[in-house]
Amino acid sequence: MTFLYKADPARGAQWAARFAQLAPDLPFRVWPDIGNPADIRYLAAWSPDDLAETLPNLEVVFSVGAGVDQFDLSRVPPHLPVVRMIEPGIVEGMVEYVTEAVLAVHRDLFDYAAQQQARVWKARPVRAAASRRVGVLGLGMLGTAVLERLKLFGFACAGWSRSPHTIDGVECHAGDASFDTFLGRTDVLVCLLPLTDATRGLLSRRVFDALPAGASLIHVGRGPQLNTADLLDAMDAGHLHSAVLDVTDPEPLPVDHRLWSQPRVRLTPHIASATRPEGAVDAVLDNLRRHRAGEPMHGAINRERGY
Ligand code: NDP
Ligand code: OXD
Repeated sequence: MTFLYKADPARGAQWAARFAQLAPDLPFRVWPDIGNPADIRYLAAWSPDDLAETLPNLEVVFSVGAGVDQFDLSRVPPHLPVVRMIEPGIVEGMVEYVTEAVLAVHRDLFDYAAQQQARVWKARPVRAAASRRVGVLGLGMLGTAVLERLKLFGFACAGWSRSPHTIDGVECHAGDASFDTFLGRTDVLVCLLPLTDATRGLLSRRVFDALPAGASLIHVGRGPQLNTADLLDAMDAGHLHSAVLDVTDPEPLPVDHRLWSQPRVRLTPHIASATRPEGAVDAVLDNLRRHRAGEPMHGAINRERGY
C-alpha cells in the first residue's frame, strides 16, 4: 500500500519528510519513481493527466491545490473519489493577499503610484471603509474567510454564490436572479470562484457594465474566468478604475501581453496563496483515516458540479 506524489518535486521532498514522521508505515514515493503500479493506493497531484487510469488499485486521488479545474476528470475513473486541498495555509495566504489588495484600492494606492511617477505631492480625501462596498464572488472556504476579515475593517461586505448562504454582517446573494443587484452595489469586486463551465469567461463586459463607475477588480480565481479584452476596454473607457490580477490566461503571461504595461493593473504570478506542505500532509492523513473508517473526506468534490 503506497502513497504517490506527483507535483513540484521540492515540495514533494517536504511531503516525504512529514509522511516519514507522521505515517512511517505508509510507503511514500515521488513521481516518476512509482515502483510497482499495483502497490499505489493513493495519489496526490496538481494534475494527474492519465496517471489515475494506469494504477489498477488506486482508491483516492487528492489535488494538492484548492481547485481541481486543472484535472481532466474524464481521465479519472468514475469510482475514484477526487479530494481537493483544504488546509489552513491556503486560507491564511488568500486572506492576506485579498485584504492587502482591497486596502490598496481603498487607500488610493494606484493613484498615488501614478502621482509618484509624475512627482506630484497631492493628498486625496480618505473615504470611510463603511462607504466602500466590497463584493466577493464565491462564498466557499476562501470567499467566506476573506469576508470575515474584511468586515473587521468596516467595509460594506456582500457575497454571491450558487446556493443561498448566511454570513453574519455580510449581504449574501445567490444565483442569477440577484447577480445584477450584487454587482450594482459593488465598488471592489473580488473573484474567488472555481473554474467550471458556468464560470469560464464570467468576468466580461456584461459584468463590468453592471458595476458602478470607478469600480475595481481583484481576480484570484482562475485566469480563464476573465475576458481580458473586455477588462481593458472597460478600463480604457474609464468605467473600471483598477485591477489586481493574480491569475491570467495563459500562465505565464506572455512577455508582450498588453496587461504588463497597464499602469492601473497590478499583476502577480499566481501566488495569492499556496498549500503549505505541513498542513497539506496533515489534511491528507486525516482524510486517509476518514476514508479507511468509511467517513466522508473533507474536500471531496462533486464531479457533476465540477468543484
Ligand atoms: P469552494 O469550493 O469552497 O467555494 C466555491 C464557491 O463558489 C462556493 O460558494 C460556490 O457556491 C461558488 N460557486 C461555484 N460555482 C458558482 C456559480 N456558477 N455561480 C455562483 N457561485 C458559484 O472553493 P474555495 O473557496 O476553496 O476556492 C475558490 C477558488 O479559488 C478555487 O477553485 C481556485 O480556483 C481559487 N484559488 C486560487 C488561488 C490562488 O493562489 N490564486 C489559491 C487557491 C484557490 P455554493 O456555495 O453555492 O456551492
Ligand atoms: C490552488 C492554487 O488551487 O494554488 O490551490 O491556485
